[in-house]
Amino acid sequence: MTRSLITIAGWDPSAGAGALLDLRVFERLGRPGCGVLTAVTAQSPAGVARVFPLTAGAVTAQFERLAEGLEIGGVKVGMLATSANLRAVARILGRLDGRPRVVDPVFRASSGALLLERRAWPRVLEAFAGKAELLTPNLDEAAALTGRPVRNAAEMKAAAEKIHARSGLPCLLKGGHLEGWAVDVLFDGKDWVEFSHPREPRSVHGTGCFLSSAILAYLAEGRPLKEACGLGIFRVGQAIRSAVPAGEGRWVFDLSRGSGRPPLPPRA
Ligand code: PXL
Repeated sequence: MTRSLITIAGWDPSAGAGALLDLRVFERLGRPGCGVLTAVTAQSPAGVARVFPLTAGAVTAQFERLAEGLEIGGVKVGMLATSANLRAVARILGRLDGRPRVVDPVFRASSGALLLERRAWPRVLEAFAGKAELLTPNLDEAAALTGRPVRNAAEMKAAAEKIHARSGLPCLLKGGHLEGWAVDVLFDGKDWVEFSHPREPRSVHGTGCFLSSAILAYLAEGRPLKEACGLGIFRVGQAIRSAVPAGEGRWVFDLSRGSGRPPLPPRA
């Protein structure tokens, strides 16, 4: 039986980010997926208007029921919304030792809306310590996790080291928001890898969700961390280049194209 990947994340009704995008990325990369929701959002391309968190009990119950009947091939964690959900999901990851686990520490939407309540921010590294194969913060999230600004390559390296020291987890720090070329830095506690790529001129909604889901799919194929990160970064770049405008200066992924669907027979 093919093992399913699980995303534990929020609901974006526009399907541009969150659990729904994660599931589409898993499928695109040939993996069946399931979703455990942590919150429902109300949003448009202009931004997240409201967040309705689910209770930690609801999150745990969704996972428990799935785990009873499913072979789990790996888990990706995105938006958590509350401290209670952070604790519940950390407990879940603790039970999945040996399976690939990728945590995208989602703190804010690009519009500024809080996707994890502020008082939970300082607890994220401790909560997930030793319970994942990879953390994927962006520059702002790395700054929030370490309490220091992260604006250039040197500060990125210092932040990734600090994040690893406090969590024991490999860290892929995404520099997509730096000027000029974008550099993502991977630190696994021993080695550094830099992934440089031209900065994409578009701001595409859900880029972080896409990347962490793609990396999980590649880890679940048994690929080593460095290779899975490189492939994930490549896939995001590809998807960004075929993104479509969503109004208000925002772009969204269009995964309906090039999906390998067989052509329909000609009309009679
Ligand atoms: O891109 C971060 C993100 C993650 N998850 C959900 C979101 C967003 C951004 O809006 O809505 C559900």
